[in-house]
Amino acid sequence: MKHLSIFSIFWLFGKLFSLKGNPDKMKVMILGIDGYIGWPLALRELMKGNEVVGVDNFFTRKRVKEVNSESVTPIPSFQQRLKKLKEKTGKSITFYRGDVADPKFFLEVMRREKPDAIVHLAEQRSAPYSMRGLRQATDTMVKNIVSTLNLIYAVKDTVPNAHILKLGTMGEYGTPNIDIPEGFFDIEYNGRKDFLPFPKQAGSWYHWTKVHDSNNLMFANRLWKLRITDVMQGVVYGTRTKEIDQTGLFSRFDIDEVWGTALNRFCAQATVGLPITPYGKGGQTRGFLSLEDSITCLDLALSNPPKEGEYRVFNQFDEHYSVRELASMVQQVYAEAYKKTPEIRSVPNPRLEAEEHYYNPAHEKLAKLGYRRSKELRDEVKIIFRDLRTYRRRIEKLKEVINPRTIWKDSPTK
Ligand code: USQ
Repeated sequence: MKHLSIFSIFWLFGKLFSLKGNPDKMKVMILGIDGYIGWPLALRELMKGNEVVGVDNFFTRKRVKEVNSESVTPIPSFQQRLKKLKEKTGKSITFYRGDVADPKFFLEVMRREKPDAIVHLAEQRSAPYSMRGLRQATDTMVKNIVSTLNLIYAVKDTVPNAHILKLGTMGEYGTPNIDIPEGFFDIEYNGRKDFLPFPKQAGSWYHWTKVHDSNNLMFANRLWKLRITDVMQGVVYGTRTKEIDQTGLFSRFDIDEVWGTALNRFCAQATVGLPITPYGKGGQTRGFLSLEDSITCLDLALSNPPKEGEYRVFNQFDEHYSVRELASMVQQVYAEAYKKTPEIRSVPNPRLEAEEHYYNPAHEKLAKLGYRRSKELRDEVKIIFRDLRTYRRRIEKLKEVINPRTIWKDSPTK
């Protein structure tokens, strides 16, 4: 009996101070740990003292090669990354190589690791890639949706109380002619009222996969009361985070027409004297945030998990800009710093999207949790230029794959 009560005290103590009870010490599993966001997020969580488990199948590396491109920042193999991490910080990551869309593999990893939180970044993330043809559309659709379903079932079976932090996209909402709320809105129709998910109008097969994921996550939440944060993230830019500064362990940085995103591409174009390319009229407006701020937001979501049974949506971006505004900001910053004015040359829009539109999405929930942007966009752009000038030669080698060639309407059946 005495034994039992001592045991009970230990048990209670353990419960109170267990990893779960103390949000500063968690076991975080990062799916897609080798990616642009996965790697710096792993560094942040490790440096905070959390335990990190990573999963990746290196599909992004393979698919970037498929379009004759590579990361502008030289990134070593994942094994090398882990070795360097250990040398520089003394810390390690438990790593599993495999596909989250493979249910057996993934369930086994979850059974072994039983994480407190799982960040799902292991989806095909390029809209242009998904529009290259039926093969890529199918690949994106199947792998993305199945991976999230596998995650849902594995969490339900192994750690039903864990936090699923899922990366969705602001592109799920599209560009409606009304304000965009954070996930849900009050609606009155034919005299009756409800609080419903905001209608989605995605603009590529990739963006639609994220809509389908969100629907599946909402349903999983109703079925099994899972804790879920669905992050509608804007376009991320930048080369640096605090931990990249400390360790010198860069994340990847893509600039080609398939894998590169607007601001990163514009900075690379200016660096090697290519025209900056806003597509079409350039009034396409999106939410943007820096890599540092993206990691801060994800970390804030991890440290402030949803309540039991809660499905919540965060719109994650700092400010919204039109691509025309971004192009001229990049032009100005470059001209001030290097006394040479890059050309801005609008190119025919390869995508099907509104080129002038209303855009006013809410983004208050992360601010309520304490989020503040780390730097002005102009200052971040200066840092990107500094890094890209170091790797100028690598950008020069990619000149052939920078201009847009993936035409949405021509997506072939092959
Ligand atoms: N754009 C240009 N010129 C370029 C490249 C892009 O004008 O050289 C325009 C596009 O037409 C689009 C906007 O910039 O209107 C954003 O395009 P992007 O390639 O930067 O971003 P996108 O394809 O929307 O996808 C990226 C990420 C994706 C993430 C998404 C967030 O690849 O994983 O989900 O940003 S969001 O855009 O908010 O949906």
